[in-house]
Amino acid sequence: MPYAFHDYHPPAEDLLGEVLGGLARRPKRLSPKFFYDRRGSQLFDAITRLPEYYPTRTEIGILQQRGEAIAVHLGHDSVLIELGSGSPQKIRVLLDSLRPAVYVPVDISGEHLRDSASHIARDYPDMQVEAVCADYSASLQLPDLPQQAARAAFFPGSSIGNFEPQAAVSLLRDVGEVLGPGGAMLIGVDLKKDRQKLEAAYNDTRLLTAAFNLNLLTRINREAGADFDVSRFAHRAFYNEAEGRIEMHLVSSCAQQVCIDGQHIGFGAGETIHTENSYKYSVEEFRELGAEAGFEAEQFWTDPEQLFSVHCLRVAG
Ligand code: AVI
Repeated sequence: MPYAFHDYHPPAEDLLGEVLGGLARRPKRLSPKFFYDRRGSQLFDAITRLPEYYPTRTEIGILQQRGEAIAVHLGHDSVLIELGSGSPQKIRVLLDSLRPAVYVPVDISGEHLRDSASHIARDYPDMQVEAVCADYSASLQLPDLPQQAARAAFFPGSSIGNFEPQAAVSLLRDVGEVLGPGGAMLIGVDLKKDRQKLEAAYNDTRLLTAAFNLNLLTRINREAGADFDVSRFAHRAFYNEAEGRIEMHLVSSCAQQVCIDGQHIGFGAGETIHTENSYKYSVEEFRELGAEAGFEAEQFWTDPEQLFSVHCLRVAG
């Protein structure tokens, strides 16, 4: 069956404005959403296959092992909405166990979305595919979907961890509204664990995470006319236990000035730009976050080492 493509024109990102705004803050900040240009997406893809980066393979393992139980909670013949159509491997495992009637991948990258939707439509000919190009973190607009079928959402990869907890609650609330009362959400959440394991996942020996972080400066040079000397910045990632999050920063190795669109921005030696938070939750903490967003905790699954969790939450009411 051919797939449908709904382009809800995610507003063009104001890269220059956001970069200047973020670098005017103290401490300086840049949004992790700018990591994902073509090179950044390739690097992230490579990160997910690193031995140190356990979340992706662990989540896939849980989906494979628990497919039948997950199908009992999410049901068959549903409308399945996937937020961020990231990993073809994960969604295929889920489609095989759920066999939804309609699959709705939502992604900000039109190119990536067309590619994955066409492959899925070819390989699952009995399923209707309604691809939606939209920024789900800004607004979750969907096309008309069958009203009679149960709705379920899939939000994999612990992407929820890249949102500040209050922003995570408001995003989950939006998802709950789209699902309606009784709708189910399957969501992957990275668990709190010992510092060593967490920090190794963001400081891999092949330096791919460092390249991913530093690529942000290369992108800003290219797209915002900046002159960052990337060799004068270093990747730093550590677990901030008090906040329950991995923090990624870019550290200036010396006192220097960078020019962006005619504006000079000074950096002290050792000064950092905070580029990403990746929150880690215990099962209980995440259930509380879900409850704040109007979801009831129904079930969760984890791996034998308790590295990662996959939750089934249901919209209350
Ligand atoms: C996409 N997100 C869930 C990743 C994470 O683990 O927070 C992004 C990432 N940053 C560094 N490595 C991976």
